[in-house]
Amino acid sequence: MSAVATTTTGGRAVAHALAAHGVEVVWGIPGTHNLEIYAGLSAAGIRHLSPRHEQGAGFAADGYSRVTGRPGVCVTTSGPAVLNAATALGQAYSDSIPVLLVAAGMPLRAPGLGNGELHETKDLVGALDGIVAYTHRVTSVAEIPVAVAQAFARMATGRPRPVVIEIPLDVLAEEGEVRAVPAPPPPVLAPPPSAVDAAAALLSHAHRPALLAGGGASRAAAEVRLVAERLGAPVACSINGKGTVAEDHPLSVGAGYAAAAVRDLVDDSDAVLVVGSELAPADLWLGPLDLGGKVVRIDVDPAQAVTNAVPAVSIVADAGLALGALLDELGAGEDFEPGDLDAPGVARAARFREALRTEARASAAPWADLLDGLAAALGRDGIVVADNAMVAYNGALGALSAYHPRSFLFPTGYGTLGYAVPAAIGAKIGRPRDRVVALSGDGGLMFTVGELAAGAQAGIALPVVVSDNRGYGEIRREMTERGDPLLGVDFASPDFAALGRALGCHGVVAEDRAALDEALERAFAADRPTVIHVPE
Ligand SMILES: Cc1ncc(C[n+]2csc(CCOP(=O)(O)OP(=O)(O)O)c2C)c(N)n1
Ligand SMILES: [Mg+2]
Repeated sequence: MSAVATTTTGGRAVAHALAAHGVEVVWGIPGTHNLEIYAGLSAAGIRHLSPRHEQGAGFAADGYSRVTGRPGVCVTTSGPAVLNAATALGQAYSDSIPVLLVAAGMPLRAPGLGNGELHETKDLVGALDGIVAYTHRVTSVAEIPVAVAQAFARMATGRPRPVVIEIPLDVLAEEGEVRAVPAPPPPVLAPPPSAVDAAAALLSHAHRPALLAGGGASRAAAEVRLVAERLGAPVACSINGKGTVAEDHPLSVGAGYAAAAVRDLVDDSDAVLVVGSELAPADLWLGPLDLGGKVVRIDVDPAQAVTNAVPAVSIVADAGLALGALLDELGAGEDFEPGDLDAPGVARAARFREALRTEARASAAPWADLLDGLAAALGRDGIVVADNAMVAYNGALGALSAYHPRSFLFPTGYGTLGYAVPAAIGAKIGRPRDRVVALSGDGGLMFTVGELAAGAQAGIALPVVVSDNRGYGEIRREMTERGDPLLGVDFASPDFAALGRALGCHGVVAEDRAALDEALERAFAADRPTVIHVPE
């Protein structure tokens, strides 16, 4: 039986439909074209947070999604607002994060395209279609609840990725009849038994197994650990997988596939189980791993399961279900005792872990004090939201331990700058009781520096640690390595602490470890973000 019809405007129908799908918070910027959505938001009980640029909205929704496991939602007006959000959606696509953008669009009916309407773009949905997993332009008020339900269904099915719904501005303004469309039950992709049998056979015959866990494994952390313990397999995590197995677990090797130690582990192994991992060039840096004939892949995305490494066996399924079935098939083993140094795989894991740590400590040496300070302040339960800066991928990734999945957020594949502050705001809104730190370079901070004002307005305790090498350090290094003249990579830093204060935050300079420790503790107790400027 269909639900009762109500008469409402398109904009209010959007707000209502979002609330019906459990949306509690949206990041957005109002404009002439989306006012009717805004009129509906508070009536629908949805909290609205104000980024200072739509790219900040997208990153905040992404950070929120990563730490809560729920879709993050942004609301924008049309044209330039959508293109401003596009980079953040590209980042969410490449890291498989569900983010929904609801945008106003050009009118459905005349005056139509080409007459110079405000924010007119030749083909906005077409442009976004080249960036996200799915776009849809709504054509009637009645369709809105269906379109929103479809968007949520798509984000909950298979590989989670960003989606865009565009609603023409005349459809937002006009009235129509709508009927509620509930969310379908979350679909689960069960593993085919024959694939599980084949995987169990290959893995149980291995003498030296290993497990690689990507971002797609993060929601199956318990199963990943149990399978690793059952197989006696050392575990290395990708950047997005970091923390899926706690980095003080006896079978943990650490994070970052670019480490020579991970390559050595793979070479030393006669079977490798890869769970929810792209094995992407953006993770590997030094070329593909040699996995020929010995890799079992578990992936929810059948296309991904054959990309970057051809599997000997693949299980296309939800990671938790596939690993659960694999455990059943492998049968009960001896209980894993964390203190047992003779447990299978533990000595091997320790060897590769020590190698990775030595490597990581060397590459992180310029930031050793900073990272030690963060480790002490964050404990086991903190969350680091990092930018695409050397302090993150040469520093924190290998040298700052993670103990929980999705406790190290990083703009991996797409590799954009300006992620840290807005994504950290999203993470802190999603997990208000946890300690969240934004970790940025000086260059990346300036890409979305306005979001400090958004953090101040939201009143959140958020240390924003800026590791300042006065320029685009990574690119400076690459130009130097090539023997090129340095061009466009050196610049004077602003007074970051004063800049933070000007934007409504606290701001301090931390010249040494003691000053950093004090600044972090104060920042966690504050009613607003604190910019902590750490000159390198
Ligand atoms: C949107 C975007 N523009 C340009 C780049 C190229 N890029 C990569 S790293 C980098 C330097 C970043 O500087 P900073 O944030 O200070 O970090 P550092 O490299 O100094 O550690 C640049 C410009 C990029 N990754 N993303
Ligand atoms: Mg820099």
